[in-house]
Amino acid sequence: EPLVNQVRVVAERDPVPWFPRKIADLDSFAAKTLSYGEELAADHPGFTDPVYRARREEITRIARTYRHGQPIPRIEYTDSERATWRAVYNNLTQLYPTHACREHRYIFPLLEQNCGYGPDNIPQLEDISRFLRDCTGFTLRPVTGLLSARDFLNGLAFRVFHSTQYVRHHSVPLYTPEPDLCHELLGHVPLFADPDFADMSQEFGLASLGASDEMIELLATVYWFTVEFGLCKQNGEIRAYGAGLLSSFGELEHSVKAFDSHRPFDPAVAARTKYPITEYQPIYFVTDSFADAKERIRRFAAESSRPFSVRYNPLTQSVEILDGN
Ligand code: HBI
Ligand code: FE
Repeated sequence: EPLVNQVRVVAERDPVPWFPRKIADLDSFAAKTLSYGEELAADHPGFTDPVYRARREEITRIARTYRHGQPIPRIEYTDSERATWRAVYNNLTQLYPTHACREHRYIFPLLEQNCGYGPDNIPQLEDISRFLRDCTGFTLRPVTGLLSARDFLNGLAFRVFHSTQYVRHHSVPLYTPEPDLCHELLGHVPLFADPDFADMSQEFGLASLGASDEMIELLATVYWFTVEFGLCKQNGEIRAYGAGLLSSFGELEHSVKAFDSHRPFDPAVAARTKYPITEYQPIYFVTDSFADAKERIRRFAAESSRPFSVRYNPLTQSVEILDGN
């Protein structure tokens, strides 16, 4: 099979959007974050709190200046941040034995033993990133706030998860309008230590490299219904694996018993399903296993019109382009 270094842009096709070829190329995303962590919307709980806003500025500076290969700087969290973390942690960990999927329940104690997870300590991204690298090759990068769906998904191709490092506002500990450290560490991180889930996540990433805007939209929607709000069936019971559920006390309880809202996971169906972002989901997709979900996502992505395919080389942490013609 011919290996080319350059994507051949066939004249009658749309040009291929730029995409990162090697892991250090992710450094360019830092300058293009959609919402900077310190610029809060008017309805954000911390909007009128100057102390909170100054703190966000301090923390997001780390993400703005971070470069691939550096250790992620540690943060000394304040008493207020630790109290917020404790409230979230104690609430959610009560529900995990009866509501979280097998993989989350298996990995959580390992994070307590290896990464300082616990009610009285906010774990550090650097420690988690090292742990994940040993488990599945996933690593974390600090990010100031929301990235575009394209950039965020592109990171997953390199087994990189962009994680915020700030804590939500203390006034409403069980609510956040945006990703924060509690959502990333309790919802997302545990599953990235599972090999099948890691592979499934990378599948989204590889499919997103150089994809059309339409395909990015479809992939982001499937991502929403799996990595963020996915359910799975294990030993005859419905359990949660989506990070949006595992980090939300109310919706975690609601989702597993909302039987009328459950549908079998099919990426082609999920990709075209509308979803609200500030209310409970009206539809949840249920998968049998991450290995099966990954295979379905791979087949779904293979039907796209991208004129080339990609292969990740873990030795060089770069993507190789395979010409499809
Ligand atoms: N950016 N930092 C960050 N975290 C996310 O979870 C995230 C994002 N940008 C886009 C995004 N998620 C969604 O569009 C996914 O569906 C891809
Ligand atoms: Fe998330």
